[in-house]
Amino acid sequence: MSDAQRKQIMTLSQFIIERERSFPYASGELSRLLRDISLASRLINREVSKAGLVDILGITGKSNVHGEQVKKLDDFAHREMISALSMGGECSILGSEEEKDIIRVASTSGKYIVLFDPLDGSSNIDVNVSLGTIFSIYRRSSESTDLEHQRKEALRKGLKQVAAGYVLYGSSTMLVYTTGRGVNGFTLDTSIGEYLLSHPDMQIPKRGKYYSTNQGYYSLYEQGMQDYLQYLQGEDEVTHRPYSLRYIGTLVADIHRTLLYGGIFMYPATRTAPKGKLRLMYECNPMALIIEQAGGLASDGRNRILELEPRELHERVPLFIGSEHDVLDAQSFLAGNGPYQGTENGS
Ligand code: P6P
Repeated sequence: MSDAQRKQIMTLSQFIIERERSFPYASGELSRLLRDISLASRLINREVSKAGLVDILGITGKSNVHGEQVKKLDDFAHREMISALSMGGECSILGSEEEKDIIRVASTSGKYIVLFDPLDGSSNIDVNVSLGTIFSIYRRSSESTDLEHQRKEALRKGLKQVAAGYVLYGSSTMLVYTTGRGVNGFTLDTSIGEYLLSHPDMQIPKRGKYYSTNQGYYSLYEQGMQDYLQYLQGEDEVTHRPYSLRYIGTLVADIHRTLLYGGIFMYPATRTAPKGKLRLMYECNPMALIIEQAGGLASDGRNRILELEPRELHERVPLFIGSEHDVLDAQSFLAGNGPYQGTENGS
């Protein structure tokens, strides 16, 4: 490796110290928080990468707050995130998809709240498809130990996040995060156990040629959504149609592709699920902050995700997220107005 190439290598910790001097709070706190999440993700990655070999698959017999069967790997990831964040000393309130109520870290007066989906895409565990961990970080507004007060503290608009990110356990393991100053991606070098900067300053294209949704629900979608899907399947060179459909069924993987290639990911409301399926606090909000920081948009089809007023920890919202011009088109169709007229044709 040449000296020039050697110089390019930057670890996650080095990056945070160098680039986060302007983090609104002491960068040491953020680097310790991300260190804790990074540790948990490396332990989760180790189990995910050998899931097919070790008898960790199958059902725990327990079910989470959503009545879904909790797979052992889900449970493992949940426990690893709680352990790493509790031991790290920076958090005093946690929220997990796998736990109905907030989790109060008794041993510290940590200044941060971390809400997370420990293992997104768990329905794909047994078929060796990419999985993810999603995290959303808020700074506490008080040191209250009152449960009701702490529950309220965990329910803040996505705009108030001080950091957000995801880990993608795919062909390689990546950690992508933002603190409101752009989006940066790090790839895990398992030979040294370090995340190395591989995707600096990630920007989403203004328009893509991929759309991502579970088209199987077509008959359950509202008319505007059905019209938009028909539009995307139409033929027009100027607007690069027909788009290609890509749908992995793991939110982190589908949005990571959307971030890199452009286009739109949609999990709309349906007749049977009028709020959609995805959770606002630890799926939609963190992904919305990342995509907006990369130059894209994220809405529930009508309202900006980051401005939604949360009502409860596990509430669900519809999600339309990705390239600016594609999300504007989708919103315009949902309003019954056809393609958005405010952008250059097909730009
Ligand atoms: P459907 C995975 O279970 C998940 O929560 C997200 O990761 C994913 O985007 C969505 O559900 C897939 O849901 O209804 O298409 O199977």
